[in-house]
Amino acid sequence: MTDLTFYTAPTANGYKVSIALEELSLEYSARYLKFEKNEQKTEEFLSLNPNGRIPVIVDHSSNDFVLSESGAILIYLAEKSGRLIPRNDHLRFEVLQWVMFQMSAVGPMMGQAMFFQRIAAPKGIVDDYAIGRYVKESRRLLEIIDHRLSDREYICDEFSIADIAIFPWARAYRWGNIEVSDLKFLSRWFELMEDKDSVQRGIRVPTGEYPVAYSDVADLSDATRRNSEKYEA
Ligand SMILES: N[C@@H](CCC(=O)N[C@@H](CS)C(=O)NCC(=O)O)C(=O)O
Repeated sequence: MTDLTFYTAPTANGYKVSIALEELSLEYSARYLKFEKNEQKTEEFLSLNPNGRIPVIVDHSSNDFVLSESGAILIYLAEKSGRLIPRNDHLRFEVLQWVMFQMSAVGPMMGQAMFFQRIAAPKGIVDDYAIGRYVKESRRLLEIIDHRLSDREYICDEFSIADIAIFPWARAYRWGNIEVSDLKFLSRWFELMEDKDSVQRGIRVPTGEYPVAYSDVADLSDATRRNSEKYEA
């Protein structure tokens, strides 16, 4: 048995954890939960996370400790390894501030922008007001990140769980139809992040494939239809 079991699916919240696991070289087994089969809502999985959502980790090296919520998992893994989070209090809370910003703003807003366009709309539920609102708010948040990156390489002083939290969502800008071509600092950071082996490996967990949400394939209609079929609207 490996040290950690990691319950996941090919989505941004899952990639946050797989990138961290890869970067920290932790030994883990990934368990792919198929949303189309509602495997995240089985009694067995709900006993691990009553919210019925990935990601979840079970740390076998620490009394089978079970943890959900990707932000908490990132903090736990960073603390456990003594990496990706600074020891100095101010720098540490700055990292946590940006992790919270991702958890409370970037994830939920981009998630809704994607939901209305890539899940609801293909099922015939087209809500232009909601789409406009969430795309605009997502763009505003990405502008904040772009500005933050205007005088630094990474979100905080050094590569940290703040970068790992934000990257998988922000990088899916095309899936949310959010225009970023003029956000040059954000684009530079995308390249910096994608150059890392840990990121390249992490974004291929659990399918082994590069995420369609990050692809520049001109026609995403097939991928959109397949994605929509996995979820209820
Ligand atoms: N706040 C949670 C959100 C988790 C979440 O929304 N996970 C999605 C995938 S990105 C999920 O499991 N969706 C399945 C469902 O809603 O049934 C976290 O950050 O871990």
